[in-house]
Amino acid sequence: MNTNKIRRDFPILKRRVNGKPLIYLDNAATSQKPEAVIDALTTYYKKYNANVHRGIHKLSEEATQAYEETRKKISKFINAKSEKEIIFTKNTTEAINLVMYSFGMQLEPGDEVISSVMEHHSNIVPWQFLQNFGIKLKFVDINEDGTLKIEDYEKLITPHTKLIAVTHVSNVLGTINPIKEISRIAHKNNILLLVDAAQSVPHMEVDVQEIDCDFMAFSSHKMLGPTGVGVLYAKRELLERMKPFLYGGDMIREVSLYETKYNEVPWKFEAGTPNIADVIAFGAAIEYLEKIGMKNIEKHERELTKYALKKLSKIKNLEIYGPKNPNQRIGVISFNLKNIHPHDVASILDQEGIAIRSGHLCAQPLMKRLNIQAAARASFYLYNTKKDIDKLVQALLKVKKVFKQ
Ligand code: 7TS
Repeated sequence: MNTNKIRRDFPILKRRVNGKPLIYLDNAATSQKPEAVIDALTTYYKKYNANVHRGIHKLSEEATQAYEETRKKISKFINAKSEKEIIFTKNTTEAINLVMYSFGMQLEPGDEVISSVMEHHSNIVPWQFLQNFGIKLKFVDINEDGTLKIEDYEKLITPHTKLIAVTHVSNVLGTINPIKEISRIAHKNNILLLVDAAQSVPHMEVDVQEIDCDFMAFSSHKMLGPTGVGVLYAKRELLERMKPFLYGGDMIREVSLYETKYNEVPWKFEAGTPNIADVIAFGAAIEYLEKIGMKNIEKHERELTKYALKKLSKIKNLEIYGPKNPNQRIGVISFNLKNIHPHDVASILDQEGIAIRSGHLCAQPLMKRLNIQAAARASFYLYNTKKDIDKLVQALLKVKKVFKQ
């Protein structure tokens, strides 16, 4: 993989921040976009801007074809059985909410949902809403090394358990969960599995048929695509049974004053004019990732993670959260410098042109479980280099100097 060549595809990487070259290490929050994605966006607006699924005219035909082409690309990218199993949403959060409304609200009082303590808020808060309808919520814990306590599942599962919702990769710990094993446990007990793949699909090969998950959610903006587009993958037989999520135009086949026959899947779940431009540009992002190859991206990021873990662990008073074994994690490294608030760390790094995230990282229950208020987090992608990590380490040493450590 030629990182130098890849970097030239990302115009923003030429930017300077506070007089220094930008070092972007906040990829778990959102990734940067290559020229090809930005071009796809502007080309749509300049050349064939029209609404989809309605016009007979040429522009509408072209827009519809490009929009539906992305659905096919995504379907192939995650190896779904059919593109009918791909629903466009606004983001991962909305995809999970869709499942909560269209599947979760069909559950009976007394039914149970199992999430975990390492989830992003978007895989906890929607399930909490179901508690208003008598649905019970349970959580799998983590081990001291930041891996999921798999044996908890068998302990928590009862005949009333209907759904396991779990992240494939933690956005704080970087932990890669043994998702096929969780799938096996779920299905052995007749339980459906929802996988939050917001941090996995952008960074590794993910095959929904191999995992055999029932639902999977991820976001375009974390994988080189535009903001405003997410994906819900779901097995077709489930989508056929589920109620619509939003109601109105586009999701219908036939409407009379008091009754409606809904459109077929997946359009039954896409009410109103969709995010046409961004979906089309998301297709360009998938093409870009495929051209580089997900195996190559994964390998590159693993190298970076190994290197970063080695370098960071040499810094005194720096605590890293999550598995120490680089094979158990992706390129998301959360840490704290003893007695220094992570916002102070991030702000001094910003002066050096280095962008990292700090705070509760949208995982307050996990922060509580780790006994911390907040953390700093560096996260990598295909355009990052070992030099970026060297700069990060130098800047962290500077933080320590500022705080006289
Ligand atoms: N699930 C996981 C595991 C995530 O990391 C995120 C976003 C989401 C769900 C929600 O995705 P969205 O596109 O709907 O917002 N994670 C982060 C983060 O770690 N920092 O900013 C956003």
